[in-house]
Amino acid sequence: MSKLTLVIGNKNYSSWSLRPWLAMKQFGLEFHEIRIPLWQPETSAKIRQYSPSGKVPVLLHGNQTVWDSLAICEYLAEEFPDIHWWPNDKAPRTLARCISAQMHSGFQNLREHMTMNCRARLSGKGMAIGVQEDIDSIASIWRECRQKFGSDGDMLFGKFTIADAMFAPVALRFVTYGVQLDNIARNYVDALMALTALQQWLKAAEVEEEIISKYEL
Ligand SMILES: N[C@@H](CCC(=O)N[C@@H](CS)C(=O)NCC(=O)O)C(=O)O
Repeated sequence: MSKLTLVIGNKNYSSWSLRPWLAMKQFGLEFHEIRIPLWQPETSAKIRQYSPSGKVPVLLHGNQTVWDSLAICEYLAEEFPDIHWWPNDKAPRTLARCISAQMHSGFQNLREHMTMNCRARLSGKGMAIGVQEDIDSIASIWRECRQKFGSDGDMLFGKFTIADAMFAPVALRFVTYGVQLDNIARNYVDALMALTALQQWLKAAEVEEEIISKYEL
């Protein structure tokens, strides 16, 4: 079996990197990690050594290069079919795929105004036009998943799936910006925060030295 290598950005700031990293850790895959700090003079050239898109994350596996967070998760789901990447049943699996794609392509206001900054505590900041609507939509998605399919655990579909990896950076944003949440959303954020792998990511983010000023409100 070829070695897996995941190329990521700063743990404090790179929300897209966190998604496949968390899924891989959570499912116990062994992988080598290459961290490229973002927004430095040499960043672009370094990322381009690995990534045709010029962005992280990128997965290297044998002679395969896989870029883009969701494509990486889907690739791994094909490579390691015995792992519970998606819910087993069709209805929850379809919903999990829809909300993962929706996260991947949507919630622009939240992503733009509440950028991921794991270390920071910026309560009350970032609430620009459209952000509360994004928060409400996300809380409603979480409620639907938890109420319809979450009885088997604390994650959106009970057990951890790719959908949780996709929303984990949102949970971190809600913590950073002190977002008010209903009980279901709050409990879900707490459950994500309790994951050992996520705590490992946060510890590593804590000791990173780079400061990206545009993400420090
Ligand atoms: N749609 C991509 C987004 C990747 C992305 O925007 N990555 C950012 C870091 S979080 C990046 O590489 N930025 C560096 C740059 O744009 O130069 C994914 O899901 O992986």
